[in-house]
Amino acid sequence: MNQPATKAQIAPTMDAPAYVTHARLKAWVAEVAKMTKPDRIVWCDGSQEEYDRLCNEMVAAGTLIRLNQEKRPGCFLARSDPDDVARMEDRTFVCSKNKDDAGPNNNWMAPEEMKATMSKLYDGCMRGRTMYVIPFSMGPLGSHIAHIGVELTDSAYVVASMRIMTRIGSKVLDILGADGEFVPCLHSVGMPLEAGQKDIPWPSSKEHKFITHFPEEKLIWSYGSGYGGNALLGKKCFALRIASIMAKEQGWLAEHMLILGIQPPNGKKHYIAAAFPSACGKTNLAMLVPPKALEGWKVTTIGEDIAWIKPGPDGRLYAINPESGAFGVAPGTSVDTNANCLAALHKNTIFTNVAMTDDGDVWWEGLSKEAPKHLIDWTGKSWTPDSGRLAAHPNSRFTVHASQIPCMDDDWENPAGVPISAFLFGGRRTTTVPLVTEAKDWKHGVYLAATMASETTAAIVGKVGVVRRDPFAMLPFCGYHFGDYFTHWLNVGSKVKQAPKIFAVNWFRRDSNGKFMWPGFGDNMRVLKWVVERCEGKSGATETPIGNMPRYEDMEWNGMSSFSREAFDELTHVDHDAWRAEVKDHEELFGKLQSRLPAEMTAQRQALEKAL
Ligand code: SAT
Ligand code: MN
Repeated sequence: MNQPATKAQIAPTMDAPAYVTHARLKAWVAEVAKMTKPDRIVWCDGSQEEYDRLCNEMVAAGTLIRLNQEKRPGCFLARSDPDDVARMEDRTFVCSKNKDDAGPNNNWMAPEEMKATMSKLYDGCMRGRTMYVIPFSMGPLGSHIAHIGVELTDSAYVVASMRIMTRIGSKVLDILGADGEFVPCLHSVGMPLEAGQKDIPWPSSKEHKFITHFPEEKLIWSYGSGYGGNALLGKKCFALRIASIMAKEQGWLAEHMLILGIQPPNGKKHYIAAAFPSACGKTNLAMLVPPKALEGWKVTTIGEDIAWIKPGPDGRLYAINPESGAFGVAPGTSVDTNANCLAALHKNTIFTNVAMTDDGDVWWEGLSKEAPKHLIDWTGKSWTPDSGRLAAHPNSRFTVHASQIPCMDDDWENPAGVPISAFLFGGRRTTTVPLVTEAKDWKHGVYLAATMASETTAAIVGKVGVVRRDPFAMLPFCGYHFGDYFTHWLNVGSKVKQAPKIFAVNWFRRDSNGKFMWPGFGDNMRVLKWVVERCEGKSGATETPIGNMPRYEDMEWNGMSSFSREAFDELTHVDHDAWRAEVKDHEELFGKLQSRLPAEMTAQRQALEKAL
């Protein structure tokens, strides 16, 4: 066990193994190999042995650090290049034939032009490296909601991460058969090793980074970055950008949503899907622990980042989690904020850009109230609490298999999916947006989601804390024109027999002193409880110009008696002046999308303006 690989084990051959019968796949792999010129090709079987071998190789190469095996068995730490720490939206492109199809919400370049540019970069880019072939399934193997992809990459970190985040290996090829459909995903870190050149722990390209999508071909090309959403191509590139296009064409939804189950004490279980921008607490909400006073209520997790949702034969919408693991933000994760998640991270986890303790454990801001006296920070430098800098990168991550999360729902791998009762849409808003608002109907709900905004986070490279419109939390992920996307949502709602209810939420409102007005985390259960009761017609609400809201008496306050009626009124206050300014902002967004904006959105905006 745990022996470094021998040459024989890594099959240094350019030919596909005999068990690969898919001619189109073999031809594509050969074509890419001709362009990228790797030293060898490895077809990943997805086995534990393969994973262990790759991890051992990465430890030997310095890419991974084996953590204290008593405290964190099977856990590793990776430190990325300091310039390769997050998604790069300005390097992300949707290369549709027609520029308008990509919409103002995407960067665009003509497909031939992008291919010419990237082909030059790809030429010989895997020299001195191994090209891994990773067949993967997004969604339970064989589910009618699932889809298959194949990623070619020269990064072993990507292979190991993909094995946690998706279902990979030979079993996927079995389902693909000789001529099944798959989404080709090409990735290179963009750092060829010229003869004799020594590798570095985190290779990437300093000069060129591209994350590109070709909608007509359903093809993904990524170059230059080894990080998360830029490199694990099943996630944002396939499961959101390309899948959103497939979903529009085929009549379903691919969304940036967590999915959770809520079991009331003696009632019927409901599933809720909730959209929030990156690093706004989706993982915490998906794994919520209800407060003691609401103990009879049980929350279970189906997914924490992405939902694929298809209409079922009974006229309801059914959702699966296309992923099999979590690639979550570490800072802020603690026993108090997400005990379930923390429990999952005890073993078999790959940490990236967190700090390391002197005894080979991990640490990040928020894990404990007091920081350890000494750490190695995320860049590998010695750190003390008075260093004046963060020990873990604010976008440092853990990669962990879902089966290790104690609150996973019994149906998290159900190939039929789970029926959705409600959609939640939330952002990070310091002002204006109240705790929770229920849409009057589906069309109004689409308007709420289309006009949501959020303050930017460390999940993307750029300025943090800037409010921007982020419709459906899909701004970086919708693979086509937002106007068409809104139309698609309106269509889906009009076709299903039992459309889920739609709600807008904001856990992040602050008072005039800058203090959060709502405790959030477990207490968000109180909002979820009201949502479920609304779905069952059991709880009251009051109408406001922006939608229906709970009154103080409609919420459960057991165990939170210190939260006053006045505080709740402030938290749910609709400031008409602020909302008139908000509507102006909606108008500005719609102006940009005008050529394809459904008339319904303008009608909704005018109705809101009038109501205010
Ligand atoms: O895109 S990542 O997968 O790196 C994480 C995120 O932004 O949600
Ligand atoms: Mn996300």
